[in-house]
Amino acid sequence: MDIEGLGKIERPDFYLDVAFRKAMKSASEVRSGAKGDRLKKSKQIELKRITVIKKELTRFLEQIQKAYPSFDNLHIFYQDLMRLFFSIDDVRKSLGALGWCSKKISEMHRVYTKKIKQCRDFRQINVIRRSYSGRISSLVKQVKKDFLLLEECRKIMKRFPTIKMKLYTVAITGFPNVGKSTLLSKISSSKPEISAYAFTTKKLNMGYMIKDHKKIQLVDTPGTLNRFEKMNVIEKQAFLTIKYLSHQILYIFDLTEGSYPVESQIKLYARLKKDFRKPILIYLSKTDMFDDDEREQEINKFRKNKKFKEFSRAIIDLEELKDRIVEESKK
Ligand SMILES: Nc1nc2c(ncn2[C@@H]2O[C@H](COP(=O)(O)OP(=O)(O)O)[C@@H](O)[C@H]2O)c(=O)[nH]1
Ligand SMILES: [Mg+2]
Repeated sequence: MDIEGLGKIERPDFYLDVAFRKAMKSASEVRSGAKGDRLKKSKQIELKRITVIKKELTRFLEQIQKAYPSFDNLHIFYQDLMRLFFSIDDVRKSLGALGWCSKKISEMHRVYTKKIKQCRDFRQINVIRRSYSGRISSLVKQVKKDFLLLEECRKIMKRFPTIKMKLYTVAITGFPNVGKSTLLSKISSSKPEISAYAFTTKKLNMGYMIKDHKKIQLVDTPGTLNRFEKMNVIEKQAFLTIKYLSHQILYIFDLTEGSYPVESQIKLYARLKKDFRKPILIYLSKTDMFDDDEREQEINKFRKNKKFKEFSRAIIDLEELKDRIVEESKK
């Protein structure tokens, strides 16, 4: 997701500090060049000070508002993804609060500019200055919870998978431990985490494969994709990826039944096929683990299974798999 321009959002004190320090520096520059009587000099110095404070603070606030992704133009995939973690409405409100704060700061600046200009007694200038500083600080602190919320959500969004929306995308699916990540590493440039234990994939692994000048994006989607409410966060991400972003599903069967019986794997296959209605290719993993005399027999048994006619075209060879992915992508 494109939030490159959105840096860390600090606490209000940080921004106040930067703005006041900068204002102090500018004020002292004016002081050394100021002309006229004491009152006139004081006015020049303080006008500079309050203007720098206003400029700095409104700049920070506007920067955050601008760099935050605008939700209406966001792909539905990301919108749904966000809804898993936070309320988009709350973020909208917080961005609104920053806008409100920015407006108030400008208003306050106008009021105090007038006060300084109309002041007749230089001793009063300091009083005005302190009053301005106090009111500005309390304004910015009023939206403290909004700064915190926006930073919280920014950190969450940074962890979102960066999926290229324009590329033809294949979701690699199947039960945990069947060899999804292994396959991804074999047919793409990706180096995902592979482990002998189930449920190791903590995030979506992406890989890219180029064949016949076509660049194809592969996403390793962990989880058994049970009922949506029952899924963990990673599984939900996988579900949304398959639903919104994948053009094709690559389903892996592990006939060695290392972790799950073939019967259960067929049930999951049937559900994915029914729920997503996308073209599905079938790959048989770990066939190297069978003894030579067993291998042929196990593969044939699967291919002759009458439940789904496409089982007869289940793939074992990696080159054939790549060809079939590309072939399907051209349909
Ligand atoms: N012999 C053999 N082992 C495999 C193959 N594919 C995966 N494995 C092993 O099966 C385990 C689970 O693989 P992994 O790719 O992490 O499965 P995932 O949970 O579906 O991503 C690991 O120990 C892999 O080394 C294969 O084609 N042949
Ligand atoms: Mg994995």
